[in-house]
Amino acid sequence: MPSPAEEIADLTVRLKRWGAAYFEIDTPLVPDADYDAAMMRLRALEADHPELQAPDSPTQRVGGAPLSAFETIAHRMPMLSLDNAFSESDLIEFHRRVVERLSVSEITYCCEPKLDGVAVSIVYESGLLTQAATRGDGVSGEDITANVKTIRNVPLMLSGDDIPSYLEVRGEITIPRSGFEQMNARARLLGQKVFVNPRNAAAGSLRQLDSSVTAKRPLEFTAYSVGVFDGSLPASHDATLRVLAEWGIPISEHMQTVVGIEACEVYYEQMAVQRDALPFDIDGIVYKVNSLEQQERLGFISRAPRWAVARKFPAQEVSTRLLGVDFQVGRTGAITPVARLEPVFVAGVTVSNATLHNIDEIQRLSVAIGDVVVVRRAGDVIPQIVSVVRDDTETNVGVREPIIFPSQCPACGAALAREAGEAAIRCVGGVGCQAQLKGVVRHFASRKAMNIDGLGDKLIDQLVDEGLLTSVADLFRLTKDGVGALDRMGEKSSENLLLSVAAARETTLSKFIYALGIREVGEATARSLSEHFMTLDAVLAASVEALEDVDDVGPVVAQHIRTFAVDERNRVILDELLAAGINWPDVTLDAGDGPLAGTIWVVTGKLVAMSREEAESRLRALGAKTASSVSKKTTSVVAGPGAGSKRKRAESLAIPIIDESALLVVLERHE
Ligand code: 9MJ
Repeated sequence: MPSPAEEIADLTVRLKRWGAAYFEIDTPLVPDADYDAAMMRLRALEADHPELQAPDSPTQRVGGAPLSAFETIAHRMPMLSLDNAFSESDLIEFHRRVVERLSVSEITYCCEPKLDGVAVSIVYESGLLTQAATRGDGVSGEDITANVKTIRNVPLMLSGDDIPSYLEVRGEITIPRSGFEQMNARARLLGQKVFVNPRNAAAGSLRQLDSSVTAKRPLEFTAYSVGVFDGSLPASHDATLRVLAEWGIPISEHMQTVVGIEACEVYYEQMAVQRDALPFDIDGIVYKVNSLEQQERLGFISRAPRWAVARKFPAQEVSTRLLGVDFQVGRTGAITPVARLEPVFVAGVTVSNATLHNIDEIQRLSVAIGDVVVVRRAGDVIPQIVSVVRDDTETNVGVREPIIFPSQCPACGAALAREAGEAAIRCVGGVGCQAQLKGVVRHFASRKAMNIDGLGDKLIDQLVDEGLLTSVADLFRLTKDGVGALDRMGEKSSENLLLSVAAARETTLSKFIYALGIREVGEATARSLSEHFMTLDAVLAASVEALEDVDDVGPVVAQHIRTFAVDERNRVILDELLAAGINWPDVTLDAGDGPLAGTIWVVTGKLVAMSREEAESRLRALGAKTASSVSKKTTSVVAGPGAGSKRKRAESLAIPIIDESALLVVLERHE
C-alpha cells in the first residue's frame, strides 16, 4: 500500500505527462476515462490531505500551456471548465447545492449535449469576426483566427438587429463522425497521420499553422455561451443563445429548457438513447441554471462555474487487453484483422471484438498480442483499436506476442495478393473461396439489396458448407427437401425461406446492380448507373469512358465495373439469375426537387474552403446532379486552380465555368 504522499506523487507525475501529451501534441496516452479516474482520485486525496497539495498540482489547472507557434491571447474573462457529475446522485447533489445557495425551491435548467471537441472563443467587433482563440489554460489561449475563419458555419459577419459593438461567443469546434471517418480512411490510404478520435482531429486541424490545411477539414462550430459583451442581451441563457442564432451563429438544435432536476434526468435518458444515432460525438449532458441573474449569484469556484455541471455518459474509449487476432475474409476477398479483446464496457455496450483495419494499421499502431489497447466505439461504426497504452508500464509487462499476418487465405488456402496503391490484402480465390462466397451471398440477400427475409448469417454458412450454394444463382434452385435436410430447419422455416427467395425476384434495377457486389459500387452508385443507362445490358456493355460519364463513377470504379462485366463466370451467373425470373420495372427518372433540380454540375481543380466531395454533396442536397466528367449535358462547371482537361472541354462546349467564390455565393443563396 503506498502512502497518500506516494500516491499523490505518482498520480501527479502521470496526470502531468498525460495532460501534456493531450493538450500540447493532440495525442492522448490513455483514454479519458482513465484520466478522469486518476484526477478524481488525486482530488479526493488532496481533499483529505490539504497539506500535500502542491500549488502546481494538476487539479489546479484547466488545460495545458499554449504552443509557442501561435500568438498568445489573454482572455478578457477566464474560460472555465465544467465540474463533472458521474452519477445521478452527483447530479442531485449539484441541484441541492444550487437550491440551497439561491434559497428557491424550483430551478429552471437549460440542458445541452456536451460536445466533445475544442473549446474556443470568437470575438465579433461591430458584427465582424476579428479574433478567435483556443481556451488554452483558461486564462490565455492561442490565436487561431485565420483557422477559425475557414470554418464554413462560422459567420464572418453577423446579420440582424441590435448586434453588440463587442461580442465574445464561446463554443465548441467539432468534426462530425462521418467526416472524421472519411478523413482517416483517406489518411490510411495515403499513409498520413491517422487521428485517434474526432476531438483530436479537430484539435489537430485547428493547430495547423497553414490555414489552407484547416480549410479542408470538416470542422463545425456550435456556440454555448457568451463571454464579454457590450450592450444588452436577454436575461436567460436559452434566450441569449437564440439571439445568437438569429445573428447567424450556430447553436445546438438539441438544447432544451426544463424545470427541476427530474426533468434533467429525463433529458439525459432521451439523449442517451439518441447518442449512437447523432452525427457527432457527445460525452455527456451539460445542465446550466437558466437565469443569468441566478448564475451571477451562484458565481464560481476556482476552476468552474457553480451554476453548471456536466453529467458524463459511459466512456466511448476505454482500455482493455488484446487477447488475439483473427483474420476474416470479406466478400471481395479483403483480409481484415479482427482483434479479440478482454470483454469491456464501451459507451453502453460490451465489446469483445474490434477491427484493426489492415496490415498497415497493425504496423502503424505497433501493437502486439498481450498489449493494453484503447478501444473506441462511437455510433454505428465498428469498434476500433485506436492506440496502444504505452504509458502504463505495470500493465504492459506480460509477454508480447507479434501479430503475424497469414501468408495464405485463412479460409481456402489460396494465395494472397496486394494491388498497387491498395491497403487491403486479398485472397485470389474468388467465389471458389467459401468465405468470399458467404460474403457475396450475405450482401446479395441483405435488406438494401435483394432483401431475402430469413436468410441470416448462420443459414448462409450452413447452405454453403453443405454445398447447396456455390453461387447466388443457386438460391433460386433451392428445394424444400434440400433446405429441410439442414440442421434445425423445420418444414415451416424451409417453406418460409423458399417463399422469401421467390418474393425477392421482384426488384428494381438499382437494387439488383447493388446486390451484385461489384467492388466500390454502393447503393448511390448503383442508383446512378441504373438512371444513366436505364438497362442492365447497357451497364454491362458500357466502356470505361462511358462509365466515367456517370455521377460518382471515377476511373477506379469504372474499371471495377468493367472487370466484373467481362468476367465470363459473372455472365453465366447473371444469365442464371435472369432465367430464374428476377425482374424489375422499367427505370423511370425522378424529376428531383430542390432549387437546382435539372442542373448537372462538374467540380474540378483544387478548392480551398471545402473538398470537391463536399461541394458536390452540397450541390446534390440542393437537387443538382453532379458528374465526374464534362459532357454536352453538363450545365455548369466549377473550376478551381489546376483544373485541366475538364475546363478545356467545358470551354470547347461553351458550358459556363465559375470559380469557388461564385460557387459559395450559389450555395449560400440556396441553402
Ligand atoms: C460543451 N462542451 O458542449 C459548455 N459545452 O459552458 C456546453 N460546454 C460550457 N456548455 C460553460 N454545451 C463552460 C463550458
